[in-house]
Amino acid sequence: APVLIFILGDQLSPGIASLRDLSPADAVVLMAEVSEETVYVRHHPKKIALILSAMRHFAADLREQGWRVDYIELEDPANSGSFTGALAAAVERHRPSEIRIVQPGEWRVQQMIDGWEARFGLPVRILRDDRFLCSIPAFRRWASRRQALTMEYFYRDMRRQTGLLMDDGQPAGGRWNYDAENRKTPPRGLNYPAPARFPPDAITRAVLDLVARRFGDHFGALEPFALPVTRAQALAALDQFIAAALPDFGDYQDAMVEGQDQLYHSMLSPALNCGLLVAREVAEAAERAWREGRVPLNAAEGFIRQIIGWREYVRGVYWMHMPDYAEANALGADRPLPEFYWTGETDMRCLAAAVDVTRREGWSHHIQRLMVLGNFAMLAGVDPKAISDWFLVVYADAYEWVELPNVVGMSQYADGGLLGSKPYAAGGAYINRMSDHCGRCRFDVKAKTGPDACPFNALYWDFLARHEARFRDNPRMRTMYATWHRMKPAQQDAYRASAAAFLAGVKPAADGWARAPL
Ligand code: FAD
Ligand code: DLZ
Repeated sequence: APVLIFILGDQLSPGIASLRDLSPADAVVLMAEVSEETVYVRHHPKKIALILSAMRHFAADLREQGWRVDYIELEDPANSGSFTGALAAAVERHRPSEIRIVQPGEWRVQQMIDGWEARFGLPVRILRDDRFLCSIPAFRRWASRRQALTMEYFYRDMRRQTGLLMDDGQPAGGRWNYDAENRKTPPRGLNYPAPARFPPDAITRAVLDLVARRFGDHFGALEPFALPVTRAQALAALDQFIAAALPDFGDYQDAMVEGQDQLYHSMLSPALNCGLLVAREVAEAAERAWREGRVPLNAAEGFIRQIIGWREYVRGVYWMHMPDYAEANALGADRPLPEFYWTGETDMRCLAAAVDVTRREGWSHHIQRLMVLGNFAMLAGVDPKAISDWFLVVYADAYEWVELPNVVGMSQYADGGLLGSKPYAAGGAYINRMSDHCGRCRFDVKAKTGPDACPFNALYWDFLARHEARFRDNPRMRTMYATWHRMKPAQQDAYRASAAAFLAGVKPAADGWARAPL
């Protein structure tokens, strides 16, 4: 009897552990497009199209290599609609000796898999996902030795463990982190590289028609669709990023420029997270470019830190703290999500621009996510579950293992500081420094209060005032509280009143945008 290898839609890597140590003669590969995965939240149509097209291309590649692939399309009449149902039918068809699967990315799916052995009366071999450089037990060991889970120390250990950017056991160039040289304000007239774009082939075209028909009412534009959907395309996108954008990646990492979506970011997260690329090869490509003198060290280091530092770290935090992490709400935030997160209809230009790129691309860069979309939600006191649902819906790279820690932890401080030692809160001055939005905004970033002042200003002070008991003794926030207390009571009241007046005019989103009504 064959081994039945179940490959999920974010496991599309030729080197995936479940295909190893078996030959095509001994196994059947199962892949299933299932409605449960397409609608557990109402994903951006580009994300659904990416995964279904990448799955179909991956299955075709496997067949070409001689594997027997049992592939269930979404509209197959016999499609049961769930991973467990697809597996049940495949077990009937193939009578396997064993089921093999790589551990899933998400807690939700792990819960399903945990029930399979009892349900099918077959051994279910769950393999470590070694596309991640740090295993879940290794992260737990690292975390158990520490009081605070400081990413920087985790990252240094990952550098030592992988040997990336290391020379004779020491960090290349003598320093672990070159952030001090990063995050400049971009001067006018910089040349921005064009993002890699891949026109749909016949497989993708068929998927686009399906997605338009079935999920056309989800938030976001399906077309134009130009994401990499094959490994060859993803490798081409990686090459193009390294050649054209990585040299300036570090310098302008926090910038926001109107009319420029990508700036010097890689836009590789959708391909990385569904497996078309793996972390090690991406980090190695950046290191190689530095060693060959094609990119400066601050750029290579900054980029590699995102991949082997942040990406691995948030996954470790997720698996250490689920399922409680999804319920975290340390700041007691309970405001419904504003409707403009879905419609983009707000006069705040930075927010409208961030929603707009998100709608068009199913992607936005980190500072838009953290310092605009996330920052606003935290300052306004939006329920972490509502904003987390939004982030899970709108990005083509969104999977709970990476979305949840970034939203609940990094951007909302809802985990009470597990992931960051202070909230990422900022007023209009920060956005003005890092972007060219404010000059064209209807609100005045220099004005502090009143109906024409940038709402971020009053929201910022109102947030600090609301949470003073929690944050006042935080050494990294003392200066801000000192400033707050130097203000006259009338000024403080004006901030509070401005924040309240602005929030009173923000329309809450109706139910049903993120999750279909039951
Ligand atoms: P680049 O700027 O080119 O960075 C390179 C790579 O580093 C990314 O592709 C990504 O794989 C990795 N990376 C960078 N920062 C992070 C991070 N904080 N956590 C994990 N990986 C990181 N990333 C996702 O992949 N999926 C998400 O659902 C997601 N949700 C986010 C929500 C919020 C509120 C915030 C603040 C960040 C979120 N991120 C998420 C992290 C980050 O914003 C995206 O990975 C990044 O914007 C993707 O664009 P890029 O590929 O051009 O990244
Ligand atoms: C996100 C997604 C979607 C939209 N559709 C499918 C699908 O039809 N079949 C599949 O195998 N995977 C899909 N995925 C990705 C899964 O949700 C992902 O593999 C799990 O969440 C585990 O991380």
